[in-house]
Amino acid sequence: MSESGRRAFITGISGQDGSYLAELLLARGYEVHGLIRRASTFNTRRLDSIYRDPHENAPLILHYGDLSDGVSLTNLIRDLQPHEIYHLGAQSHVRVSFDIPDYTAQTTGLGTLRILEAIRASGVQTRFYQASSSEMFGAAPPPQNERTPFHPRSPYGAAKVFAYWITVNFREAYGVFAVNGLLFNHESPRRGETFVTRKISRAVARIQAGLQDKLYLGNLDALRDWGYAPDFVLAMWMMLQQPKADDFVIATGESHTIREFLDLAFGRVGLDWHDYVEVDPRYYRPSEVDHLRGDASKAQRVLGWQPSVRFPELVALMVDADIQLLEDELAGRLVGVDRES
Ligand code: NAP
Ligand code: F7E
Repeated sequence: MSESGRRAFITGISGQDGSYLAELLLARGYEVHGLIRRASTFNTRRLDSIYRDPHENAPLILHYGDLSDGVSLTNLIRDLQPHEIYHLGAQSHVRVSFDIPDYTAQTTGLGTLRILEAIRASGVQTRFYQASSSEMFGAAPPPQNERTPFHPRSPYGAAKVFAYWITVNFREAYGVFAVNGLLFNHESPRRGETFVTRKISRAVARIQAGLQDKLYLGNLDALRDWGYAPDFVLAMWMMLQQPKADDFVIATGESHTIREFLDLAFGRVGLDWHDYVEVDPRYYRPSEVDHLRGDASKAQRVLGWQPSVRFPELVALMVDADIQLLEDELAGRLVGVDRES
């Protein structure tokens, strides 16, 4: 049994949020179990700092599985009997969801139903967190809060709307302690390389080092409410510690364009982005979400949550981290962690 006597199960543990959340829970004495996909290469790079050889009786245990495989999810949840389940696994890329809408609905939408059914079928007494998204608001004008009607603009957004409502339904129908965190965009040095913030911070590092001449982007006018991922995973944990299950918007309350991000990111190394950035329509979306800005006053009031990192600091820390990462890569200083098969 873990130090705290608590056991958590995280889907999507190898992703940006999953890795920060695993660190947070381990630091609080939880035994942490995570779902990973079988891949032909190691896909647990973000867990390197907390991974221990399983022979060392480590408090982090990884299990193979997939959100499309309901039977194995049910078996796993029944065997683990977790006190808390954080369901973060998803096909999370909005642009890609237009290319693979069926797969996105299967994983991002029905994946949530499979976990909830696993909880119901196994009879496990647990608390469930659903990674809902500001993409569900889509075309609804800002500021968006818990009462704003959804108008998704992508297969991803539509799949998340299904997942949101099935979570509410299991709370109402079966009394499952199930909550939705409606999180606005949150970023970090661990952000996937094809999301716009990380694509820019990586390009700045490579352009500065003379390894890249151009950065091709899509719509530069969209407005996003960008926060810092470690702040946001703390909010997930806080939601599951409440006496009553409820849904919360998590956001910084500020929005900025991609152009503003470019100004600060290139400005950090003394460059002018206009000299390097070109627009390539291949990155446009068939329908765009123009403006997201969240109102997280309920989370502030009920959870006592507020963001610790603001936009300029976020941009600076991402650029600095990518410059450092590139220097380490070029100097051959990065060493992988050996894994079990
Ligand atoms: P991410 O970095 O893309 O991570 C997604 C995770 O899901 C990865 O661990 C991935 O595994 C896993 N996954 C994908 N398909 C799967 C499948 N079929 N079976 C099992 N696992 C699968 O996403 P994130 O930024 O950490 O976001 C976490 C969650 O919050 C997602 O549900 C996302 O949609 C949602 N969300 C994110 C934001 C944001 O701004 N970051 C905002 C609101 C909501 P691999 O590593 O093997 O690919
Ligand atoms: O795009 C524009 C793009 O892909 C942000 C996911 O975590 O947050 C994320 O979804 C904006 C869009 O994030 C490029 O058109 C311009 O307007 O970084 P993104 P997203 O679509 O907001 C939500 C909350 C989630 O839930 C999702 O899982 O930037 N943009 N040029 C570009 N975007 C990308 N990816 N690449 C470009 O070249």
